[in-house]
Amino acid sequence: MRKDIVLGIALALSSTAAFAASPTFSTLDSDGNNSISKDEFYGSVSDWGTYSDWDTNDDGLIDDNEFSTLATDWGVDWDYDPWDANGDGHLNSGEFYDGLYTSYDANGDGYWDQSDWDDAGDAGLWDI
Ligand SMILES: [Ca+2]
Ligand SMILES: [Ca+2]
Ligand SMILES: [Ca+2]
Ligand SMILES: [Ca+2]
Repeated sequence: MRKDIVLGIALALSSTAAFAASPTFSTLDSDGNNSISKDEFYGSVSDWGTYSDWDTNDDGLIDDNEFSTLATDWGVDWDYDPWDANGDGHLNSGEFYDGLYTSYDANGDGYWDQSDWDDAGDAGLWDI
């Protein structure tokens, strides 16, 4: 293989990884105030399609089966019921992102600081 082709492939791989698998605290903290608000979180995470990743049957909602399958994959022990805020048996995207955010907001103040971030997965958010 020619050298420039190899380089092109390497670049393509590394840029994909940087975007999808290695978000950093400062990427999400778009206003740079050292905390990640819900709005900052929603703005990034909804762009990544995390909700549709969990909606494995593509019906636009996350049910408790889909939730427990992914929770098992991620090795987390989360209760479905508190996430389903309106109690209709499904998670819409708002309930989903709220639940995700709240699960890692250890002191419940509505902001993620660096230590909340560090707890969210092994190496940043989705690299669990
Ligand atoms: Ca911020
Ligand atoms: Ca579904
Ligand atoms: Ca619901
Ligand atoms: Ca917090």
